[in-house]
Amino acid sequence: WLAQSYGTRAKSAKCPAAANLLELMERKKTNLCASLDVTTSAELLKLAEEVGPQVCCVKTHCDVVSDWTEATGAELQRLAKAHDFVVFEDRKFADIGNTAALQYECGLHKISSWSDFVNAHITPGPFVIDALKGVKGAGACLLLAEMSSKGTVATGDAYVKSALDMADAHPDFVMGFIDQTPKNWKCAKDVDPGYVHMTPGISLASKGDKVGQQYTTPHMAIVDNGADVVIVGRGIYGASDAKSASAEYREAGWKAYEARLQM
Ligand code: UP6
Repeated sequence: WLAQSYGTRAKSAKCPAAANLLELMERKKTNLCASLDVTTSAELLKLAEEVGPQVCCVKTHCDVVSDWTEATGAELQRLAKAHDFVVFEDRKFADIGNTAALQYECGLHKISSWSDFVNAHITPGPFVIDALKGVKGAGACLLLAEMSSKGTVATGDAYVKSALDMADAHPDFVMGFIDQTPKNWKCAKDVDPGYVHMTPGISLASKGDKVGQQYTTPHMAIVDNGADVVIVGRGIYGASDAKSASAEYREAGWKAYEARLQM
């Protein structure tokens, strides 16, 4: 997948949400996902409005927002349509299928009603995917194949291979992976180019935080490690000017992608 354009890969994607995101990235010329991890609806929506023109995706953690209502999700979707981005709720489902489906559809957040896609850990096994897929109005799902945090136990060839096998068993619903170094996976050559690789732990300024986050740059992530989408949180919403920070990350991400295509 590393040598192919997003647009070309969109055509081979088996999951409609993957095809849609890859097409969007090609059309809008951005591979930046802003992770807006703020704690009020007003801050979240203000940031989404500010960074909207620069991003292909806005990532949320709805359960850190203290005043989340149905209107928060609806307004996010309105902004997504207005600015041409998709909405990814980073819920990291990790329970048995029945519970994960309830968490996706019900509760205060009704995640399935406003998110375009979500993600899940592979630790429960493949039925968590069946369960999420069975929810009415379900979007799509990314699987966590690797994490950015220091000391993660989600590592090694066998773990990655499990993620890949689970994805390949549900190619219409699994759109890709949250990962760190897909280019260097032992099984990299077997990865379907229709999957999207989204990589968090990205910063131009910092190497990490006090609680185990580890950062790499957009260039390293995309060129050296094989990421498609760079996910940036504090580098954008923690900046004094989120608008210009998002423009800066967008440019760095797109330049790295263009450099990769030349290799
Ligand atoms: N995230 C990671 N690493 C992972 C998976 N997810 O950082 O392996 C998520 C975090 C956060 C964002 O939950 O929302 O990506 C990264 O934020 P940051 O750029 O502020 O560190």
